[in-house]
Formats: sequence, C-alpha cells, structure tokens
Amino acid sequence: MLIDICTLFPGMFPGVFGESILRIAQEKRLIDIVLHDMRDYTLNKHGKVDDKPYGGGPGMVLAAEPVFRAVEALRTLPKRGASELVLLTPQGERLSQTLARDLSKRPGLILVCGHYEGFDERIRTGLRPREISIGDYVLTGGEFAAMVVVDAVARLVPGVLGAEESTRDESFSGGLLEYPHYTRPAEFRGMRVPEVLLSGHHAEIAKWRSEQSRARTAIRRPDLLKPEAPEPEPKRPAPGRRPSGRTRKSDRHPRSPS
Ligand code: 6GU
Repeated sequence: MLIDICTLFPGMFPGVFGESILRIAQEKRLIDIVLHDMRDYTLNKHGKVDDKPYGGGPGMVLAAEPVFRAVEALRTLPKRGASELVLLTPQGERLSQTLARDLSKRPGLILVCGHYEGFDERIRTGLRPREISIGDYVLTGGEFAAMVVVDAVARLVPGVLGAEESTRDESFSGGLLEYPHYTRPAEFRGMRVPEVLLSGHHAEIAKWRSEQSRARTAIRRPDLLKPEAPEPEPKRPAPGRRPSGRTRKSDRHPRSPS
C-alpha cells in the first residue's frame, strides 16, 4: 500500500514511522510512506500557506492553493491512480476498526493534514476528500491523526502482522475487551497467576478467558454488550457523526494486542 502524507510539518513523522512494526513493514515494502511538504506547493515566494478568515474571527485558515497543488502534483506520480484522498479533521467520520479495514483494502491513500483553525472550505467542495476524525477531542493538527490512521491501517495490510496475530484479530475479538494476561513468574510480590492458567487444561482456560472477557466488558464498557440498534448505513458518511450518534457493535472495540 502506498501512503502519501501532505503536511506542513513533515519532521513530525520519521520517529513514529521509523520504529517497530511500521519500520519493518516499510523495509519489506508492504507499505510505502511518502511525505510531502505542502509549503513546497505554494506559489507565493514566502511559502505562506495560511491566511486570515474572511468574515473575521480567530485563527488562521489553511489556504486552498497549497493543498490543491500538492494533491494534483502527487496524482501525476505513478501508482496514485486509485488512491483515496483523506482529509484529517475533527469534523470527519470517526475512525473505527471497520473503517481502518476498509482503507486497508485500497491500493493507496493520500492523507492531508490540516493545522490552524481549519481548511478553506473549497478544499472540501473542490477535492471531495473523505474526512476522518480520530475521536471527540481537539488536537493541534491532523498529523497525529494521520499517524493513528496509518498505524491502524498498516497492521491490517496482509503480511504486516505475523500469521498468529492477524488470525487472533479476526477470529477472537467478538467485540469484547481482552481477558487478563500473565507471564512468568507464577508469583510476583505475593500476587499469584490464576491457577487455571497453570493447569494445562485448554478447555478450562478458554472458558475462564471467555468469562473474564465478558465480565470485564460488562464493568468497563457495558455499551459493547447492548444489542445493536437497527440503523441506516450511510454510504459515504457525511462529515460528522452517524445520525443516531451510535456506532455499530463491530466498530466499537476491536481487540488490541496486549
Ligand atoms: Cl483528524 N484533527 C484534529 N485537529 N483534531 C482531531 C482530529 C483530527 N481527530 C480528533 N481530533
């Protein structure tokens, strides 16, 4: 998968993408991440990318020109023909495991990170990007959200995770929280590992884990156990939340590696 990232702060990314699973995925060429500095796409000589909002008000607005020119330029590069254009914005569709899985099936993504008070609205009307938010809180910029999207998507690209981890992800989640994990020693500062886990009885262990998952979910995230409310599925969610304000159960809590 080819991931282009348009940003005003390309220096924020190399540390995050240069470690662990994302680094290995790039070394194996399972994902390619290309950073584009939108400042290189302004026409004015000072590299100015933002301006005051028409109508007044606080903050600065990311101008349409550097975004259009960056996106247009990189679409002329090879292999971008079927890339999905994504704007990272708190007004977007909420990132979920379902959305990450959908994005992971695309040949490429072009992620556009905003900073400042907002985007010139013509970026939306003219480029018709998909818009994604990573949750209901405000970040200083879309870069952090882009990193989250890349991580959530990359681990779903075939080959990025080992066979064991990816099978677990698919077969085991069931929309519940993780059961408790233990490793050696069997006793640490007086705290013992539950006896069943030391017993070697696989059926008993599976039953215990399933009970623990359910109990933990009931206490911490009872919303995940509620039956799904029937709701219409919007095709390309209009920026913003679902009409009901709810998420589908399958979106709610994918199991994480722990
Ligand atoms: Cl995508 N951008 C910003 N600036 N804040 C956010 C966000 C995105 N998602 C959640 N908060």
